[in-house]
Amino acid sequence: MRNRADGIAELDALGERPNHNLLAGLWNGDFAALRVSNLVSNPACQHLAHQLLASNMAVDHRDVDGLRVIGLSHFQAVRNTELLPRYLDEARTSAGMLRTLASPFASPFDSAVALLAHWWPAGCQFTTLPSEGLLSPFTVRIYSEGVGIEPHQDILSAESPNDPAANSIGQQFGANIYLSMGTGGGVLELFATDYAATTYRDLDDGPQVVSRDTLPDPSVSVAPSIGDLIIFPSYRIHAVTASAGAQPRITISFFVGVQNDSLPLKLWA
Ligand SMILES: O=C(O)CCC(=O)C(=O)O
Repeated sequence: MRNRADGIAELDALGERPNHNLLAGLWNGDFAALRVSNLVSNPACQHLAHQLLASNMAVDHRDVDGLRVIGLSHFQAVRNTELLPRYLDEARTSAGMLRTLASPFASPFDSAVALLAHWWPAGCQFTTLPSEGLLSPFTVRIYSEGVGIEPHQDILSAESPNDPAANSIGQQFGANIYLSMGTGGGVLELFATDYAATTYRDLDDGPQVVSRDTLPDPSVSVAPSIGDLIIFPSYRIHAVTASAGAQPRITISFFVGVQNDSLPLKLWA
């Protein structure tokens, strides 16, 4: 692993098994983001990006103008509980759907799960919340020209504050696989945030977007490359700059939760 001066730890999926302490290092701020390059080959990304666009399955994200998604996220489902049945249905079907579209290549999401299972001694598993059921494993996001995401945090216990399993996730990481990038922009920005000081404890308390006017400049900016898996603490305020060019930015996005070292990583979106 190479720990760059700009706060990004670099790993190669084609290299050795990652050390399990890396997630602790990421949480503790030894580095701000972890990039696993070469998780997915360029031909596999191109093929899947094309299949996803051709599938016509994308729908508008309700909170982010211009963002299209395939597979709802937990955040969207709890913001609008009418969407919950559809979200829970997709939880059962989306991994198979992606495998079908990725064929004859492997599903990039399956590759990420295999990497995490190899990395974390207790392996990883999909998340079930006692109060809601099995959560969806990932969401695909399609950013067309000019679309980005405003600064925010993602915290499962704030989305489902009364659920014991949601509350047992002490560390939450955002994980994104990049299938396609525009000709510019689409940079992941991370702002300096004290996790303990976050006021985001319950989604019902109000909007979660943080105005850039109240933030310092981002402390770390990560320009993803196609085929990367990039992981960062999602408690940290983060944003995506507007994508440029006709080619859409396409990601497979999910969360990785840690309860403790002896329990499997939890995955959901
Ligand atoms: O697409 C990215 O680079 C990160 C997006 C993300 O995880 C988020 O906005 O929550």
